[in-house]
Amino acid sequence: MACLLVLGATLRAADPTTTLLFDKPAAGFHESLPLGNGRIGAMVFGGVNEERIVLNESSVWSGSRDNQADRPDAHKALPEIRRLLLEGRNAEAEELVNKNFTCQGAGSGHGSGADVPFGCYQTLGNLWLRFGDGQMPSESEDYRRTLNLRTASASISYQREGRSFSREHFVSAPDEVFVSRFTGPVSFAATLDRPERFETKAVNDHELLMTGTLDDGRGGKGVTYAGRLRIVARGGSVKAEGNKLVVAAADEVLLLFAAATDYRGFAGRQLSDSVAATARDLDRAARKSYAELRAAQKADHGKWFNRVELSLPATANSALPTDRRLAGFAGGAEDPALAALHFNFGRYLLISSSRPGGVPANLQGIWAEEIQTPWNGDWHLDINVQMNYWPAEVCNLSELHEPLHQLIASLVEPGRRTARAYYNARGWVAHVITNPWGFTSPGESASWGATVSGSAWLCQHLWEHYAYTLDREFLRWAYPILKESSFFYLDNLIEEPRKKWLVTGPSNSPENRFKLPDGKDAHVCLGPTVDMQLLRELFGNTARAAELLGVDKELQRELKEKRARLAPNQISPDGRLQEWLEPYPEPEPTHRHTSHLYGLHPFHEITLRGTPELAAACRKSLEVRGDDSNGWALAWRMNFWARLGDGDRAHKLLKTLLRPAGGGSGSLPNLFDSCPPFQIDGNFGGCAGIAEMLLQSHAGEIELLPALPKTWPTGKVAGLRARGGFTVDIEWNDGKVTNYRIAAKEAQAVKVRVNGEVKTVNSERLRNDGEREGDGNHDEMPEHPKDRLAGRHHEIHKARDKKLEDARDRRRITRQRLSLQTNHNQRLTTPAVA
Ligand code: FUC
Repeated sequence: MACLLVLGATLRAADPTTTLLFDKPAAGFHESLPLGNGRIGAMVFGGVNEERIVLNESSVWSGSRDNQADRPDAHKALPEIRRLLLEGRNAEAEELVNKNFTCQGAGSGHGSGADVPFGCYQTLGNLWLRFGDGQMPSESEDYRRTLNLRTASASISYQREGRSFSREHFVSAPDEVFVSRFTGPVSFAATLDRPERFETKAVNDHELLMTGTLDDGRGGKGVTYAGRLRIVARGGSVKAEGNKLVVAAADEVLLLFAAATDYRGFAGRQLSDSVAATARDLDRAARKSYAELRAAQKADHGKWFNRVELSLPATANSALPTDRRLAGFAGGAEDPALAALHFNFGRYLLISSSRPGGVPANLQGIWAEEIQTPWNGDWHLDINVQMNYWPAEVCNLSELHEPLHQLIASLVEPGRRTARAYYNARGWVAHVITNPWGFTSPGESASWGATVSGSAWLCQHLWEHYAYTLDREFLRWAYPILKESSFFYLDNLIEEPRKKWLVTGPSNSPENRFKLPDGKDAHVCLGPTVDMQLLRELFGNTARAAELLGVDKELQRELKEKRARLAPNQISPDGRLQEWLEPYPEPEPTHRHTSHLYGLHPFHEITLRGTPELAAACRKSLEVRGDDSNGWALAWRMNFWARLGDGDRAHKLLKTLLRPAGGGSGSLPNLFDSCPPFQIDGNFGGCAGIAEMLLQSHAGEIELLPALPKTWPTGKVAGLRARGGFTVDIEWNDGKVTNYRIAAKEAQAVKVRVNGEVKTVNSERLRNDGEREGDGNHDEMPEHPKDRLAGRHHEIHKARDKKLEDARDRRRITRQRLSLQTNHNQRLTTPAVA
């Protein structure tokens, strides 16, 4: 990289796009460094006298299955609620919803559900290492703490009294353990604890075991967990003293930590004995040397991380420690490489918090220091969990989408019961919040809990996985879930009297409120715009899936017919995209949720070129909503502006997302997003937003650099995925694409928009291992795409323009696949280039 690396006074160089860098230990959780293998998480503080490592395991959830959360007779209240809504008496309808149509019992405990059946995600505990008698060294003693995103390790090094000390920490997916290595003369006392419900004892002279049982929410026993620490020392001694292990004067120490629970729900390891599992994990891992453990972990992480490479230029600001780097950027210093770091951090976090077979990333991914996590660290279905998975497909981490797909599948059975109890309807429904216990009931307050479209929104993630991968087996698996979700909404649409449109109700425009003509505020409504967009998408995708699978002709017809009658997108008298069926005044015009623009992003029925008036209305809505909000809301706005082709505005939002959060929204020193509080959705949403600025594939073509900001005139990206099974590399200079490469499993025609010109080109072939099969010497392809972009053999080959006269079949397929969507409200959605 040309203008790379002006070094900080005391810190060695680090790749500024893949390294978080600090010159002091973490003063708190928000400065500590996240590690994870999808299941076990660790936050490394790096103290010199005392190291704290917050430990997590993705299934440490209190609570339990709650079969009482549905009100069995709720459906009896439905006709009256709907009658009042149809008469415009929303406030009265809302009263009835609050009385008869919320969940039964404590629900989420108003976001504090640790001790009610809903439960909450909790910290597993802390590992404390209290070192000898050393003092905190000054900066001149070369303290350095880094998180290397490429190799997924946290390293700490410093000098003291002329000696070098170092630590390296990582969490291994192949070996299911957290690993640390300490060099230098090492003396410390190790303990394991947690704020409540734990017992730690020394099992022998080199092992500690921490166990406990969480509350099931009914005063009984819930999930049981175990955490087991083993210390292996070279030289010196290790021995148990009470409930600690004491290491004295070792030359080197290897520390292994295993964690397990007996959660046996929709995901996870399905263990019955978590204590025994940790012993097995440690025994297995301990057979390997440190070097073997590290090599296996590096290879595993690299397999995911190295699929994508983004290079943006570094500046002097890029070499600063991360906290000062954020401050410098907010203060006006240029630092395109910081955007690349944020992008890479998002990919890193997904790799570290979501693995096939595991529990999906929650509001904090897997990283929590609390017993009562904010909002229970749950899965919110009205933007948050979906945003977590926005980067999955485009960032070539398609397999990591699976935990969310399994969560969705797990909601079908409880969601059927909820559908019957509240709506007397077929199919399944989920509302606003869920947990590992299959919670699908409405929330405990009508103001937010009545949103009926959580399940429709989840279903987008089934379709998008298909749209990107064209995996028919997956579609076959997902189809019954889509179909039953559609059943639910088909059974629940009602006709509003004025225009005879079909609408949902009762529902909300997520968490927002409006003013009724009599001046009262209300939340509960009929047919909020977001519901209508979601149903156009769901019905369209279900019908398309049925068509592709050659099933359910009659259902296809019904879905198309009802879809055409759904309330359309409307432009309000002041030119905005209207959020509700009526142009109600809003008490909070800058509200954080922008759900009515769902049709612009992540759905794509509103596009810049396909529906310019609606796109202009979205722009107006965004202007009124403003450019300041909560973390995740900033990230969503960034994605909207990218879809509107405004790179500079998207970058303005990115800049706000990256501002030092203080107590507000922005980025915490360790780059975690602050809503506030810490919420990981903003990290994932920002990562996806950067991808959206570089590549889009939702509008019947692949568009290269659709929203490139002026501040990134030069750069390269490799390995992004486009809908239709394509892998895309782009190189640009002076804001113009100079090279690109599009590859797919089968060479095929693809429509691409590049530097303002639309053309049809042939894609290259991808080999089975995902590498392109071009005319370079790919067998010698270096390990990661950065080299591929730079190397002589691996120069990006411009995708070959090709006339298609000689390819009749291809042309036919192309026409089918690439038909431009002109009237998005009228036609079924198809995967853009599938
Ligand atoms: C939604 C948002 C809040 C918060 C919560 C977890 O309710 O409106 O801002 O992100 O989810």
